[in-house]
Amino acid sequence: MPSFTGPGANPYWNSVGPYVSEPQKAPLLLLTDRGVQLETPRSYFQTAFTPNHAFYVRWHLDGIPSAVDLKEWRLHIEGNVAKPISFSLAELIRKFPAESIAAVNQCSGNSRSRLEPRVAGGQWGNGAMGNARWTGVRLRELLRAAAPKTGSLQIQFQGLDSGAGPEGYGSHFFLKSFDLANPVLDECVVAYAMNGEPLSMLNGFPVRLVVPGYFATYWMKSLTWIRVLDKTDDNFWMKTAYRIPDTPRGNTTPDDVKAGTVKMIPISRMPVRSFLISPDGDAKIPAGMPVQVRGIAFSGYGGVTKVDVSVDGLKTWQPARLGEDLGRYSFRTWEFTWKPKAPGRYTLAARASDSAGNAQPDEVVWNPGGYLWNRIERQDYFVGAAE
Ligand SMILES: Nc1nc2c(c(=O)[nH]1)N[C@H]1C(S)=C(S)[C@@H](COP(=O)(O)O)O[C@H]1N2
Ligand SMILES: [Mo]
Repeated sequence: MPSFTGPGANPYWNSVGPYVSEPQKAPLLLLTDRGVQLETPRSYFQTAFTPNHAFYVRWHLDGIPSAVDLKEWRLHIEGNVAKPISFSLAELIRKFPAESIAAVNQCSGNSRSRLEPRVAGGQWGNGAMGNARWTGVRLRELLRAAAPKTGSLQIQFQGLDSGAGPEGYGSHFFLKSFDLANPVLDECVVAYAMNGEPLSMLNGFPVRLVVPGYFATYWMKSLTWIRVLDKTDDNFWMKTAYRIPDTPRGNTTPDDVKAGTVKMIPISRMPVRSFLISPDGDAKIPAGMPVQVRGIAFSGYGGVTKVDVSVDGLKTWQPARLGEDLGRYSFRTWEFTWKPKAPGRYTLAARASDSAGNAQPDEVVWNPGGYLWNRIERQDYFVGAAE
């Protein structure tokens, strides 16, 4: 159980599950064990970069790699290309310039447990996200080396994992694809380092795809096959899973879904979010004491331009101080000095805006996948008399 996190503590910041230690990992919150899903506890978000050993974990299939022999392993670029080619890890490091980018990896279903009515899928709290500095090779360079032929439409990614997907869908490999014309491909990096260290097995050793600004479903782990396609990928993980309503905020209702009137499109960029990380509300705050309220914010649509904090239950807002700008796809830390004058119960909230002009709304969102939650978060505190 996570510790008590404030008056009412409803909902919990994190999911409610036992702590488990998997290889190369600190104790994390267990959602499911096959495929393994581990959530990062709130306290690890006090820094802009999430420590590798605390970075959340999500796999779909139960056959996940537990070791990779680098003498054998190669990254293959194949399919509708003039020059099928493959690289060892050493070649990826040696033959291409190293590219680094700070980028948030967030599961599409982060905060899914907030949805009402409840939807199927891992009941994540807020900890299915993390920020790292990723270092590797630009995807475009690898593609160029293989020389895609004319008539190429999409690019497909496959990792080393396999296993029975949902029955009847032939989905025994986790496969994700992009249109070759998607400009996000220019920003993609095939990363062999995460915060300056090799990736853990659970986070995709030896290399993973980094898709800055996009939800993590596209960030293929233990990436081993890059395939150029001359037709549209209609495998389960593209055609059926990870789809959102083509509506403002991806919002819809169970009735509209039942009626079959909702047009669904593939999920893509992450809406702007912010989180109040500390203090977590466990303790009573003495009245009159200045308290540093700290948090993080990010957006997949451009950098965070502003975080406002409310100390009166969302009635009035004051600007927070933003921390260092580590790049438009990174967590941006923020700070706010709060000096509660009188004892009582307070609701604080943070609201971020991004450079594309989006601000977090206070409305809930609902869709059948349980995606795109970005409502303004609240944190309650008790302030006690200090004399
Ligand atoms: N090979 C592979 N890559 C994958 C997945 C997977 O099941 N297999 N899941 C994706 C999804 S949905 C998420 S949320 C992220 C999780 O990344 P992490 O485990 O490094 O936090 O990996 C993505 N990449
Ligand atoms: Mo995910």
